[in-house]
This record gives sequence, structure tokens and C-alpha cells, in this order.
Amino acid sequence: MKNQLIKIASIFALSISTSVFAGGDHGVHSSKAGEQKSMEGMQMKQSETMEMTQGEVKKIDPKTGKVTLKHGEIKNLQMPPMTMVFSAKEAAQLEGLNKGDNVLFAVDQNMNITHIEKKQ
Ligand SMILES: [Cu+2]
Repeated sequence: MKNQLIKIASIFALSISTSVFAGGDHGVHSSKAGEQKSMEGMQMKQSETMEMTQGEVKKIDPKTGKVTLKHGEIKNLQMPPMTMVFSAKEAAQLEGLNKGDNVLFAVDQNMNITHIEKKQ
């Protein structure tokens, strides 16, 4: 039982570091030294104010919670516009969305969709 817990814990830790790595892959490699000091305060502010980004659904799989979006600039991730796959925090968030829909969405630091809605 204890062993199993340890195993689960290390898998969890691994998946966290993997998603952090994936996040780093997305172009936050400018200016580390100078901004390090203000980093903590900034991140707190980011999680409080949800930044909505525009996107267009290119592909959607409500079963797995994965959606391919052609998105505009994502300010809280400093990510330029591109087409990429996102995971919804809960697959149910993707219900009612279809390929070709224009959406507004928000993502967290791990690039999981925390909010997504059809743009009218
Ligand atoms: Cu992207």
C-alpha cells in the first residue's frame, strides 16, 4: 500500500515537471535575470485576472478533452499566435463546441483550458 502511494506520488511529480517543460518550450526564454524579482507578484496577479484569448476550433475531441485551436496571442503565457492542441481541465467544457467555431478561452500556466466559450 505504501509503495503504491510512493509510486503514484512520483508519477504525479513527473507529470508536473513534464508540463512545466512543455510550457517552457513555448517561448518564455527571453529575459530571465532582470524579471526574476517581480515574478512572484506577477504570477499571483495572473491567476486572479483571467486573460481571455480568441481562437478558432480546428479539431475537437470531447471524449479526450483535447481541442486544436488556432489562437491569438496568449498574454499570460507570452505565447504568439499559432495553431496547437490544448487539453481542457474537464472534457465536459468542450460540449457544444464544434469545428469552425470562434471561441474565447483562458489557459493556466500548464496550458490547460480553464474556461472556453463560443464567441457570439
Ligand atoms: Cu500556442
